[in-house]
Amino acid sequence: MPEGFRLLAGHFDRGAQEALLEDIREVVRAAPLFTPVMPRTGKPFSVRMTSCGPLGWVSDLSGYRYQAAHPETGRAWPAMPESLLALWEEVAPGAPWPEACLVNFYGPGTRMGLHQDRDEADFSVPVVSVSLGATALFRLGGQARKDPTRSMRLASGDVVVLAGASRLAYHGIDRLVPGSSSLVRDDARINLTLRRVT
Ligand code: MD3
Ligand code: FE
Repeated sequence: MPEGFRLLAGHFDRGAQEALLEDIREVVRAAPLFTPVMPRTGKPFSVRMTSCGPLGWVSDLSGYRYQAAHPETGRAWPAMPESLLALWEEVAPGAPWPEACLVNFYGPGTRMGLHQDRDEADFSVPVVSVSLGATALFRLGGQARKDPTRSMRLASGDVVVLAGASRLAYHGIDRLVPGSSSLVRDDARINLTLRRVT
């Protein structure tokens, strides 16, 4: 396991998951899910996404970046829910406040290839992730693409803290487990990642 990786299994109980999901529905009403595309090729991601907080992450033909406006509405991203700021304070005490919460929406059949998250300025600040809905088979490697990987399940209510060496670990989502949660309809999954960007 990379140093600094923490899986807080079952951190949020069902009631807290329902409350978080309501917060995210409100975010999505203000900042609709969009389909990012790969820079240069324009190949669509299978995940749909949006963001909340002062900055959001976008990927289009010109590249990947954080920006202050939604790529389709042109409006500022909605505020980060208090519930997520409270989580950050609890699991990343002393870290500077997160500036972006990426909301990834996985329908059945959605995957996310192995990648590193390095569009942020300071890798000493942790990333915090929350999983809601269908269980995902998550793949975690090391800091080099060729490093060995392991697979683990991320279930609804689980929180992952990526601090230390794990902050730059390769990771991805292989697939969802159908029928694993009734929280989100149609066996879908939502993942939230809180990040300091600047
Ligand atoms: C390890 N999200 O948003 S969550 C992403 O389930 C992302 O949607 C996945 O990879 C998802 O970039 C995985 C767990 C996670 C999140 C961020 C990480 C693991 C990470 C950043 C660095 C290392
Ligand atoms: Fe990632």
